[in-house]
Amino acid sequence: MRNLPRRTLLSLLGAAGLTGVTGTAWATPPSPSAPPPEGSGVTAADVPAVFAPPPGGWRAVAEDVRRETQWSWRSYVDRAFGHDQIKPVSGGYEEFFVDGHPMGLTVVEALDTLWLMELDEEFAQGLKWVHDNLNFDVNASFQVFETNIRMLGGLLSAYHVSGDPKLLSLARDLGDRLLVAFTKSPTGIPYRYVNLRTGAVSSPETNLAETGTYITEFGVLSRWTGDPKYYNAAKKAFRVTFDKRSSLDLLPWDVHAETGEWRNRTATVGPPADSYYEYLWDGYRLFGDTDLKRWYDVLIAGINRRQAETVNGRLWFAQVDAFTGRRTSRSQSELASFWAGLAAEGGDVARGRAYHDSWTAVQDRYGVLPEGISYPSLNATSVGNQLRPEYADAAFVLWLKTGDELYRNRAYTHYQQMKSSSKTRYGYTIIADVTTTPKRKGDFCPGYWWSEQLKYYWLIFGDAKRFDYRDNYLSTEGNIFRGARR
Ligand code: IFL
Repeated sequence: MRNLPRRTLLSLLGAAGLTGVTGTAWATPPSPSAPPPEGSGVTAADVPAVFAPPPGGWRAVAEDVRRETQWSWRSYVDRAFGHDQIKPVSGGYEEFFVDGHPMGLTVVEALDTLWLMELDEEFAQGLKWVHDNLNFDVNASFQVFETNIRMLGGLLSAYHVSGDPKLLSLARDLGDRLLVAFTKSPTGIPYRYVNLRTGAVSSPETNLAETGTYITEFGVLSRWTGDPKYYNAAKKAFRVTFDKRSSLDLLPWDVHAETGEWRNRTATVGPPADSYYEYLWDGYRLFGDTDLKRWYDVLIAGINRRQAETVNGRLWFAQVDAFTGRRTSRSQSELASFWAGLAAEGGDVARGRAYHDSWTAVQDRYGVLPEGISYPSLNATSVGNQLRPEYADAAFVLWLKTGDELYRNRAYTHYQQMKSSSKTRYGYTIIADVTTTPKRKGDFCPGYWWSEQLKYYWLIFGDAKRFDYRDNYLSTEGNIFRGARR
C-alpha cells in the first residue's frame, strides 16, 4: 500500500538505525555496500551497484529532484507552454491528443507534483494557464483511456491539492463528455474514442486496460460531485468482463465493446491489460467496494496459478492461453514492472519483492530498463525506453509497504541513471536505444514523467510535508486523490 502508517514507517526506520537527525524524519542512507536487510529475499550479489548518495543524505537527493523539476518546468514554459509535450532536445513541442490542437497535457500532469514540491509559483503559473485556456468543447476524437488517466486524473488531483472549484467544474465537464463512451455502448464496455463535442463514438475493438482503468477517477468524481453515475459506469465495465472470465479464472486482453466477445485468447499482466487489475485493487482501497476486492482476488489467484513462473531463480509472468493455460510467450514488457508494487499492495509482499528483484537484474544489466525483454535470457526485445516510471513506482510502493531501504536505494539508482542518460538541453527525454554507449536519445518528454517519476522520487527521498504518508492514494498516472496535506 502507499499508506503505511507514518509511525510504523518511522519505527521501522528507527529499528534499522536509519532515522538520522533527531527531530526530523530524514533517514540517513545506508552505505551502498551494506548487506541487504534480512528477509528482503535478496542476496548481497543481487544488490545493484548504487551511486553513492551525496553527503547531505536523502534530503539532498530530494532537493536535487526539486531543482531538476523546476529547471525542466522553466524550459517547458519558455519553449512549449500550453503544448502537450516538449521535445527537449530540439526545444520544440508536439501534441498528444489531436494534431495541431494543444490541450496543455504537461501542465495538467505537472500540477499536483509542483504543489507537493512546494513549487508554488510554478503551480500558480500552471493553474492560471488552466483557468485561461482549458476547454473541452473540441470537435475531435479523444482516446477515452488516456484522457481519463491524464486529463481527468490531473484535474481531480489538482482539485484535491488546491480546492479550486474551477478544477472540479472542468473535471465534471470532461467526465460527462467521456461518459458517453460508456452509455452509448450496448454492453457498458467503453468505446476507445469519443468526440468530445459531438459525442460520436468509435473503435469498439478494445482491450482490458481501456475497459477497466476508470474507477478511481470516475469514483472520486462521483464522490466529489455527489453523482454516482460515473462510478456505476466504471464498475459495470468491470462486471461485464469479469463475468466472462475463463474456467481458469483468466481474462484474454482483447475484447469487443459492442458484443462483449473476446477477440483473442491471450492473458497477460502487461499492456494492454495491466491497469485493469490495478484498478480493481485501487477501487477497493478507495471506496471499500468488496465486489472489486472479490474480483481482484479471483483473477490474481488465476494469474498466480497459471502465469507466474520462476526462471533462472527469478519470478516472471508468462503470457498464456486464457482457456487452456498453455504458455504462449516469455516476453515481458517494462510496463509490467509496476506489478511488483501491486502485488505488495494486494497483500502478497513476497511476490512483490521477488518481482522487483527480477526487474532489478534487468536494470543492473542495462542501466535503464528496455521497453521489452525475453526473460529467460534478459535480452532486450525492444531497446528503447519511453522515460518510464513503473520501476520507480513499484520501488516507492514497496518502500511504503515494507520500510525497507533497499527500495529507496533502487529508486536512487533509477534516478541517477535517468539523470545521466536522459538529461538534455531543455529537459529530460526518452531513450531510443538503451544498449548503446552512450545511450542514444530520442527527442520527446512524455506527459506522465511530470506526474509520475518526479513525484515518486520526491516522496521517497523527501519527507514531503504536504503528503500524508499514513493515508494516501496515487492513481496509475501518479495523480494524488487522497493524502494531500493542505
Ligand atoms: O500513462 C502512464 C501510466 O503509468 C500508465 N501506463 C503507461 C504510462 C507510463 O508508462 O498507466
